[in-house]
Amino acid sequence: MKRSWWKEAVVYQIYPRSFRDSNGDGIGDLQGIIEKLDYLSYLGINAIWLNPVYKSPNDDNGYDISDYLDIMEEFGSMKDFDQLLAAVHEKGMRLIMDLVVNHTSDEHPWFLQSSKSPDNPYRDYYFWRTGEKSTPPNNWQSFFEGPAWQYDDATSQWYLHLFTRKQPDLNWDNPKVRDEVREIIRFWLKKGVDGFRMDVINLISKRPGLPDGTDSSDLLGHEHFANGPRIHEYLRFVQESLGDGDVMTVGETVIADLDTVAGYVDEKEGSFNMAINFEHVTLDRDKGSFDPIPLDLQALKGCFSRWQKKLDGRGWNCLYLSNHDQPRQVSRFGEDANYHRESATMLATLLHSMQGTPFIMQGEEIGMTNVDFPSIGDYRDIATLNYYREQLTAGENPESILERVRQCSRDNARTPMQWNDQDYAGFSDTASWIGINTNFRTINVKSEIEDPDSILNYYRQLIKLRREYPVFVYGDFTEIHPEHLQVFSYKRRFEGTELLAVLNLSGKECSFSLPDGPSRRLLIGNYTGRRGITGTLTLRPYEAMVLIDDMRG
Ligand code: TEU
Ligand code: CA
Repeated sequence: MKRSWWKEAVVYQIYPRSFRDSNGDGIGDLQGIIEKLDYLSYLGINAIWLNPVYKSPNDDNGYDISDYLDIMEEFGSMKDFDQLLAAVHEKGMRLIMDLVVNHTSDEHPWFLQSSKSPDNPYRDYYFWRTGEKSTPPNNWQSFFEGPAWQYDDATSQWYLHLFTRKQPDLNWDNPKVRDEVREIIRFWLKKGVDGFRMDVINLISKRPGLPDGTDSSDLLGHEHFANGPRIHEYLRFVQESLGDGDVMTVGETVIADLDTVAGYVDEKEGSFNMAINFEHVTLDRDKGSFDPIPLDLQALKGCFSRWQKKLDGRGWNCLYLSNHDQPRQVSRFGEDANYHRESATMLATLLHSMQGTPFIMQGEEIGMTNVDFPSIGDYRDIATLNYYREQLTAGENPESILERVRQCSRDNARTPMQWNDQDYAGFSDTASWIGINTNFRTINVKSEIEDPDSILNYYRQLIKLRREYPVFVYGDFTEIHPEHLQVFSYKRRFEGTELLAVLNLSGKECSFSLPDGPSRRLLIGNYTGRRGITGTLTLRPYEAMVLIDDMRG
């Protein structure tokens, strides 16, 4: 395996709208991020992934871009951006931008031109099709709101949108569109950004003719719009546009199985460094992202270990348990009420001890939880609001819809960062664009800095260990006791050093027999008072430990 800075990095995801508001309008901004860079140095992370900061009417919080070469007004100006980038570099950190080029906003000048008339030179930048106003051109479903087509009365045609109707899909089959994307990439690289997280990048090639979908195992039409016929050609184009600089690329790959993703991230034949995959975050969902079902720990273990083994020596994993599209991990995979600290630190240990690059969603490092909003009026996410309306129309009971929303909404991860126990949680000095989680008086950065046993200090310790012991980064992966019902355990080996991770994924005490091997000592663990570490152990709820052979370190 080749060595790379991005393999050794720990990435911190910033959702700018909710990180820190510097000018008192209730919306996070770029100057707010600059204010908090010292905190990120203290945490120890090496790279920041910024969710979109470009000009946008914010139908989908910046994932609907109306100008790729300018900054969203609420977030600041290009001058603020340049200052942020310089400050990040000065601290020895890197900055990764979100590249959203499967679709634009319907307010982007290209689309405004395109929708003027069927013979406008920009018409072919998007997918326009004729058809009766009563029947969309095909049966494709969008991710966020029913049919993937919107009828345009002015020109009597339909246009394609795989997300909301304010996010029309770009037509990558048009070489002019590809050239535009290359210009965008060059613009930001010239500024000195260090990489891109590429939004739904495996959706950019659609099957010519846009045929009806027949496979209902996922969104109708997916076999024609996900991993489409020219995807590798287009990804190679993106790769070439990136040039030879040592930039990091993370592709978000929706509706893609392990084999498909392995092809994308293959070090020799692939097109980007790592993939944001969805398998582990769909195990506790039935049909859609709002249909929770109980999580089967065996299935979760199996999933992690298949991804680890498949990519070992071939590609690289993007390790994440939450992001701005997912509920909070401690509420989802842990127990935020009974075992807040224990489960949050266990999940942190998991994240940092598998092979791959860990991605921390802002607030995860202090154990931020799902939010308990009283009513649907408190939610802001378009996907959540659309889901609620759809279910209501279908005759569902409002209270039971709201219950699923509380558990599954993307807004769980989007509430403001909890900096301290003062009013507005130190995020702002006024009411914020979305409500603050009421638990900010106890869960906040300031109190966790002061508490040596906090979740935050545990994250700092993990990040430090990862820097000190290359085996965390480059070690291979061998699972131990795959049949165990609660414990996920694995060995990592690199240049004669061996790590052993033992993670009780459950809130129940259980016993676990350590494999034979060298005598080991505890490198990090989330319970105190553990001494003898041989033979059969009794693991407490969510107990986690990483052991290292005694001869080393
Ligand atoms: O997400 C793609 C995507 O498919 C997710 O929206 C996912 O289906 C859903 O969130 C599950 O709950 C990316 C971005 O991360 C997301 O924020 C955008 O809304 C979306 O693309 C459109 O750009
Ligand atoms: Ca602001």
